[in-house]
Amino acid sequence: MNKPVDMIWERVVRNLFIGTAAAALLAVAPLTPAQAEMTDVEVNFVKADKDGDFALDLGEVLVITIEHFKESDTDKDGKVSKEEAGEHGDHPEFSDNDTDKDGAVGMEEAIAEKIADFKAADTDGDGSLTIDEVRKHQQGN
Ligand SMILES: [Ca+2]
Ligand SMILES: [Ca+2]
Ligand SMILES: [Ca+2]
Repeated sequence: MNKPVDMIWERVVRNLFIGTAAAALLAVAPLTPAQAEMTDVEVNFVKADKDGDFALDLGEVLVITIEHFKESDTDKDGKVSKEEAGEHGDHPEFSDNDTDKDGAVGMEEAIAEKIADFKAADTDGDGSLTIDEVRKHQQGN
């Protein structure tokens, strides 16, 4: 691993701890009417924004990616197969993400994809994504 990746992992690990605390808080907080009216993009944004600064840094995005990955990998073999991916398995993006073409997406493949996604979405290049940048990126897809 080269230096930048090490730095990213440091942030991921740190954010995982922050995320656990935030998740505990969210679990006890009742859903307000405002939250109930949020779009999927907004709900996912708030969930990913572990430190609550209304911006997603790469660490926060990767924490969510890893959480999703672990949830999807039901047989815990470290890869998400087409079956495990469910409806996403039929998406062209699934085979795109499967860079070694073994029919499943590994954690490294999923992370590489998210880093590319993050860079594409970060249109002002400041290293974090605002809700507007996320919205525009989703619309562009
Ligand atoms: Ca944040
Ligand atoms: Ca699996
Ligand atoms: Ca940005």
